[in-house]
Amino acid sequence: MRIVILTGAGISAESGLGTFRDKDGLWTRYDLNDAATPEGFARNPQLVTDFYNARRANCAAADPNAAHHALARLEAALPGEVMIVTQNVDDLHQRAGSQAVIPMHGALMSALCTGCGHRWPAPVAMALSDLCPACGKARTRPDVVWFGEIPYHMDAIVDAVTDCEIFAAIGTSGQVYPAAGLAAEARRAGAQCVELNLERSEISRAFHERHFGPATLVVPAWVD
Ligand code: BV8
Repeated sequence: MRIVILTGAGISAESGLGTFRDKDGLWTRYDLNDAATPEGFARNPQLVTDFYNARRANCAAADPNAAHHALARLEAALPGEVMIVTQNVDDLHQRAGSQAVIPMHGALMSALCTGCGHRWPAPVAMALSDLCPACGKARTRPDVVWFGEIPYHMDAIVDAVTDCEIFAAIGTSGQVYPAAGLAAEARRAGAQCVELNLERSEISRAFHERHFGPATLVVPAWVD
């Protein structure tokens, strides 16, 4: 894979979806231990269901922005050579037309049965009483990776990151692992590393190049 691009909440900020750690970000309004851990879900499944239903409604009402569209143009111009690894659980990359997208933290628009492991398209408003279409049991949860859970597709991600010519990170604070460690892995493997972010992040020192500004400005400028 020639170009691997890690995206975080900052790429979707200008689409109106909240980030996590900026001023009035999601983790300033919700305790992540209550809203984004298996223990939190076990303690209060309704609070977690409501939290994700609110985000899913926001996501359904949002549109991809110029940064998402620029990445889709890049992939169309370089077929088979561009992969997006997104920390985001929104579907804005896919709706902008990007095909090679690995949602390492899962997807808001997907539901998961904790009984049989079946996945299906989530209704915008999920209910704990929703029955799994495969096993018929009411054991539904959001199909997202919570803190303490293992991100999806890690082998494929590490293979791509350690074999790319260019590694870019867009709109991430670099505070959540293992995603935040991918830049250093790419650099160690010899990739040219580029950071596109509103401001310095926890991982800025891992990059050879840094472009600061809103994603809808710096990403099209970098792509085009
Ligand atoms: C794991 C999905 C083991 C759900 C998310 C104790 C117990 C267990 C684990 C740990 C522990 N201590 C530490 C850990 C590891 C933990 C972790 O890293 N914790 C942190 C808090 C220290 N990680 C885990 O638990 C992970 N699993 O470790 O399993 C393992 C791993 C591998 C192999 C074997 C075993 C699982 C982590 C996944 C958690 N789920 N999300 C949901 O979305 O609700 S994480 C959550 O934060 C988001 O998904 C996001 O991915 C992540 C990072 O946030 P960012 O995307 O960076 O967003 P943030 O708001 O932080 O920053 C926004 C950035 O954008 C800023 O820099 C800002 O300047 C910029 N920006 C803003 N506006 C713009 C902009 N940029 C451009 N333009 C703009 N307009």
